[in-house]
Amino acid sequence: MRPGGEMSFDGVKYLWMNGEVKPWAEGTLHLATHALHYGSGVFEGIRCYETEEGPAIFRLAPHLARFYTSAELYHMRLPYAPAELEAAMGELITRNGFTDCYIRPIAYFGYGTLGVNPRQCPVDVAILTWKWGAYLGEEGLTQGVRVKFVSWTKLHQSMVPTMSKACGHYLNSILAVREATDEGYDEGILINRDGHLAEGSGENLFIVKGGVIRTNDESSSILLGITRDAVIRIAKDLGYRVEIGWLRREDLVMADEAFFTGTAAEVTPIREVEGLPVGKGARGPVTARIQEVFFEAVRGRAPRYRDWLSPVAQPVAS
Ligand code: PPE
Repeated sequence: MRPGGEMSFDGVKYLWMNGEVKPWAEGTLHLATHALHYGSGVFEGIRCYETEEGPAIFRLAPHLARFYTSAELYHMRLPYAPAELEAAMGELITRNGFTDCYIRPIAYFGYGTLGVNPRQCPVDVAILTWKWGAYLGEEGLTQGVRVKFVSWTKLHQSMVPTMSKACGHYLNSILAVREATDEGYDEGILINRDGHLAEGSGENLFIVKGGVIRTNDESSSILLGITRDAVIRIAKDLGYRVEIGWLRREDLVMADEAFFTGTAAEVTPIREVEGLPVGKGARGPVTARIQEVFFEAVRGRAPRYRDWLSPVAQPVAS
């Protein structure tokens, strides 16, 4: 087992299901739910961070926009407006008493009929929140993680709309992360059908070479990460050149530095690929600088990125 990823549902009091806040224990479904059989759902992963002005959701607007796009790509119409979901998230965070937490909205074809075609299934929407620590471990954030290229090919954009954060797509990721962790690595990197690097099982990939920062885009069959977008902006603001294009295995192996980005993974350095050190085999200076600004931004300590935070309305003290 890889270290970290500490998470627990203990003490989570409430969840939101189809328009209602309910006790956590009541978040149950019927076994004939379409999504259980066919992976027919879409979801988001969002983080809420503690700031000096209370809890604030990081980059809520793009996460909500991607949620609706993911659904649309599967012809799923969400019966709630973004503002209703935003209000529900705020209510859950407040009623659960969270400061830092992870937020997981999910929309899926529910109980109606079985059979691949979900035509007569309702679209159900739910939101969960819980405490989730560093995805690849606290030590991973500072020391970096060890990865391998897995034997499974990344689902190609001609097979599924890879830009949709769809439940079923994660079968590909599950195979990748299990293969990597079974062999003692922290994470697996999937290669796409063209032989280029795609991404980690739940993270986007960046490399640093000669002071230039490089990452791939949707043409490599990746999920277009919102953390990826934030890091591109931070890197440019720090004065780095950022190049977007295909990445090959040897680009990663020969890089000066490499790191993963993701809501759960935040910015995690990669220190070793298949036993070979990346650069000096430790977190590099560019990665450290980007991490520093990223963590200032999410905690509300970087004025230029304040508009990335949506404060959770706190109940007025009585
Ligand atoms: N690629 C994949 C395949 C992916 O799952 C994620 C997020 C990303 C890239 C980064 O996207 P973004 O979070 O918008 O920067 N993975 C989510 C789920 C992880 C999980 O284990 O569940 C996450 O980080 O929330």
